[in-house]
Amino acid sequence: MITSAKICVLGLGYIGLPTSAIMAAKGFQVLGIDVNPKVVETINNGRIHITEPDLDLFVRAAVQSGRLRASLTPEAADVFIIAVPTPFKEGKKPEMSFVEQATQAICPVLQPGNLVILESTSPPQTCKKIIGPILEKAGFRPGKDIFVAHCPERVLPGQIMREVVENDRVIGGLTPESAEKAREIYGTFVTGQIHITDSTTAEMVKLVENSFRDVNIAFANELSIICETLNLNVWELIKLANLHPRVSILRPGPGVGGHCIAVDPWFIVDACPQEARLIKTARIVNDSKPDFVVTRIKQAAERFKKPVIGIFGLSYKQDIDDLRESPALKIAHRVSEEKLGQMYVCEPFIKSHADFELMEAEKLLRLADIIVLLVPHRQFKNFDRELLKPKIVIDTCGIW
Ligand code: SAJ
Repeated sequence: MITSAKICVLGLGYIGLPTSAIMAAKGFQVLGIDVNPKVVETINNGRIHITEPDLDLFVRAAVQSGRLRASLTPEAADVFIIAVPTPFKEGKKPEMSFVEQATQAICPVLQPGNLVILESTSPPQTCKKIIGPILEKAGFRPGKDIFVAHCPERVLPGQIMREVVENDRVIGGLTPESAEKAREIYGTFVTGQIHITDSTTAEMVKLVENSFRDVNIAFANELSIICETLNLNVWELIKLANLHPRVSILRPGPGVGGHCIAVDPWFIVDACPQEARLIKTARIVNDSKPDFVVTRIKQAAERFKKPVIGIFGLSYKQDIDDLRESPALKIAHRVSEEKLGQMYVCEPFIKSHADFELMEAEKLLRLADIIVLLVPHRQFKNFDRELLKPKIVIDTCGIW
């Protein structure tokens, strides 16, 4: 039985931990590795250090069953899954040191016949030019005695436990045999289809998915800026244009956040700076949207002596507590730094914030002169329109 294989997962974050817990639930013996001793301790106590619906239940069950254990150092296993962060560093260049360190960390325990799977979102040719050479230096023949494959994660934060099982997966092998070995493993817990390709195509597929979304959101954001100049309602414009059977414009917003869509397109730009012109421009358009919103708040504030500004939403998207790369957070910081008025924040998904005074929705709605909607959380959708009427409303998401 394939599920008798021992799995070692490197990186117990938003991808590594859910994957470990699901695989343990399927019967695999899973050892999770993290460089942070606190994370290791938390997981070994059956608890979690990140927020994701249902993840706590899976981890508790996996640890109690004895099939999930966490440690600081890798041990011998049949399969190694690398799920460490790949952010960008200065100059928007991919920071690959975590992938390199994880690969180096497994070399002392690797044995011929093992399978190494990279799940981290990575620049094209990472398997070939980063992982392969590290394994070679350790005395292995990648693709021959150590199988190497890339299987990019594609789960949506907030839906991870369902999507990690149900989504289709793309698996790219350094060699066809590597991909087949990885297919056997994912086939045990993925109910979506598994598509096989080479490792570099798989790396690009993931980057292209997120760039596709970024470019399309940039189009919507650019329209929202054009509509301001033309004094048009962008929401009505998009609604009408989307009636066309082949048009499907996404929603403008305060900008693009999260640790994926705002980051991954830069990996393509870095790999092909001359060619990736549209992808780069989309990033610039989306990154400029928070400034545009701040300017609008500034213009509104100038109409008051001492305006009270109510910021609604801080997270990077609706109905979650994740603040990573959040455009709303950027905007709130700017409003506060530039002292545009007395600012309060309403964010129903977090209890407190070091930099801002949080206020309950209705109280802030009554108190504020300027209402700025930055995240379309479900709690904000049914606000009393009568309360909004006398206020200056800047609804960046078009929910009112
Ligand atoms: N956004 C808009 N307008 C829209 C849609 C989104 O402004 O019409 C904004 C959101 O508010 C948010 C950002 O874009 O700030 C990204 O949100 P998202 O829900 O589109 O995506 P993420 O970043 O949470 O997750 C993405 C997903 N990728 C795709 O949908 C192609 C997910 O499947 C990936 O696994 C994930 O990135 C990842 O880990 O790479």
